[in-house]
Amino acid sequence: MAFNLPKLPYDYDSLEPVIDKETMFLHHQKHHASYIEKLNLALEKYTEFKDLSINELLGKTQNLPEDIRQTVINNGGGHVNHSLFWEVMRPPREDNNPKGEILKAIEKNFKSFQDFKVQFTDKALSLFGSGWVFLVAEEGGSLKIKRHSFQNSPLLLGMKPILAIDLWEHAYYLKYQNRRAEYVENFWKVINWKKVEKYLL
Ligand code: MN3
Repeated sequence: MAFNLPKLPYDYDSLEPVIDKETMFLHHQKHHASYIEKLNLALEKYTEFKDLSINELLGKTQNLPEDIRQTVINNGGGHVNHSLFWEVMRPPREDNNPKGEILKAIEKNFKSFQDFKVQFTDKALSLFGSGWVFLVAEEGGSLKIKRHSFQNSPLLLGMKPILAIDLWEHAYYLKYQNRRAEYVENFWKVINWKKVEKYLL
């Protein structure tokens, strides 16, 4: 089974003005598609892995042949990280705070949503180079903020990512250029907290 590019749950211009249409289009159709293409190519000659899900592949990379292991980590990670990123966004709202179970879980682990926001933002702004910041759920349900370089997925460490922000320049450069802080600040307006909650539960 080859992996396919998932459809976005909204249109390319739906996240405007937070993320512009052209960035969304290129990011999805070119960047994400290219990770999938390279992942499929690497797995082509190893038919024994063809029925594994992306979570299974990334959860057991030590079982992969050495000649494709790093390719699967990079491009499988690229695939799964972007798939989550698209899903946890939706059209912008000014007052976009979490509610219900996800809010309770955030308050339990970070004291308040405001504290969580400060910590998540700090991690995003202090990432050196390209990578991601995730909110992950560990075994037992506690939440942690994780900063990863490149396309390294939390699945590699057995953690379940439930929220992700892409901090590669391709995610924001057309609109924000070097202003990563502004992109991160605006990201809070497009988080789909209902989806984040769904991944948590
Ligand atoms: Mn990206």
